[in-house]
Amino acid sequence: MSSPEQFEFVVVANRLPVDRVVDPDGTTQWRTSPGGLVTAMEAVMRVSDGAWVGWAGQPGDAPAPFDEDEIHLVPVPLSAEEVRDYYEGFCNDTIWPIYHDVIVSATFRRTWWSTYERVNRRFAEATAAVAAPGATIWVQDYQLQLVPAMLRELRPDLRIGWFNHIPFPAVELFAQLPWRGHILRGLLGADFLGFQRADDAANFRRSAARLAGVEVEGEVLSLGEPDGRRVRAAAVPISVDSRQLDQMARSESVQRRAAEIRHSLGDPECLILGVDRLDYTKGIRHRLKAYGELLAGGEVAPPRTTFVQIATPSRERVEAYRNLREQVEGKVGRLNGDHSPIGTTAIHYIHRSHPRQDMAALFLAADVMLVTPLRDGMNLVAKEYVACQVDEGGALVLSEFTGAAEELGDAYLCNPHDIEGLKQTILQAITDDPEEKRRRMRALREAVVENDVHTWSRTFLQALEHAPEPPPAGDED
Ligand code: ADQ
Repeated sequence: MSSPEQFEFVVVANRLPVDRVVDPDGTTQWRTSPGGLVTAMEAVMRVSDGAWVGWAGQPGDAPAPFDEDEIHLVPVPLSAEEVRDYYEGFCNDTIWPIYHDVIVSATFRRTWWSTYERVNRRFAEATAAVAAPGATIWVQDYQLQLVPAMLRELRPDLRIGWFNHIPFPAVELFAQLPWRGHILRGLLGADFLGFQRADDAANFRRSAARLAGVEVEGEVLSLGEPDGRRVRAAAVPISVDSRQLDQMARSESVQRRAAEIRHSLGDPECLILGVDRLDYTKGIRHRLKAYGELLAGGEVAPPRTTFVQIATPSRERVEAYRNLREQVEGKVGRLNGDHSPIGTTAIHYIHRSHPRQDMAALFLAADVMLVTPLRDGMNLVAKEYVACQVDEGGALVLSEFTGAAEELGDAYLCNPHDIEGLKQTILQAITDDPEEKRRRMRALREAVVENDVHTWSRTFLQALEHAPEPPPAGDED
């Protein structure tokens, strides 16, 4: 058997950037999924001969490596039990709640941990097999925190970076994890660790200092002997493809679709929108509580003011997500029962996915966007909404507890735990002077254009190239 092809640049992520599509005649095909990460990587992959290692999304045997849209894809197999214990269990029921401030309590199971370790090793081995000598490796997210050290052990010649898409918790919370030392050592196998916010990077450094005995000076962590390496941990906030979204929102088809959406909702004076994965971190229940009180108090009323909540199905095999769905759907049903006169709907609730064009049309159509997570690494929806406001209209209500709030300080910022404050902020976003709204939107658009997804990937790769030193001045965007 010939040895596999080798690549100068390898992305390692839990999922491959493709979806399997079955055509009507029964043949299966792969289609690149249009997520932000794929967009960010496309440019890098094209110039640097890249591969992507990840799970293809179906339990069982993995397909052989294949090329799709100029990306070499290396599928990693996961059995049904591994999907349950590694992905649904350890990733989404242990790490996810701990890293999001224990909004729901975390479950600790030793069998989940050993599966997480085994699966991480499989990813590390698959990556080691396709990396060219001295290649650059970019590991993504909380599912693969052990890969950096495992990979370094197999291939000390590689340059290894890791980016955390979600928050990194305070040391007091991280310390609850029975496997905290293993996770820290796994991450410290990287040369550069990227986080959404400076506070996340600081939380990581504090945990490493306190729980792994690492010495910290500024952004650099010095590991003790025997290897004496130094690792840099810093913020590189992710963003969206602002230019592409702007162009999409200016296109005739999206403009027409936005007008159709408003018309089909009865041409409301104010269209309010929420778009989230149905996840307890997103603050959907708090948002509904605040909106319900505004309806009950008569401060908003359909059909003049209409609220559309899109809640994308998510992790439905994890109990906390099933409970959340029941609570949200019960609340929407009650509010509509109480506050929708015949022929109107107070809250339009939609539980499914939409093509990107439709999302852009919804963003364009909305007068007020509610982004109210209790905790969120970044929140791309907030940035997508801003990028789509091509006429500088609209108003963004944004939780302080999102990474996005760091850059989008001109939004209508809110604390979603403070229901009274949230109500007042929503009302302010509805009724503020149009000039003030425009001033805020202009400033938000500048921020989203300045730091787009391409800046993000470039900044990360420069930081990785120069780590543990920061890139020389002028090299950084
Ligand atoms: P998520 O928690 O999934 O991402 P977010 O950043 O908002 O959250 O990204 C969701 C994406 O899905 C957006 O691009 C959005 O447009 C899209 N989407 C949502 N509902 C949809 C629907 N019904 N149909 C089609 N598309 C839909 C994690 C972290 C975030 C971090 C990102 C990126 O939790 O904090 O911002 O990764 O790092």
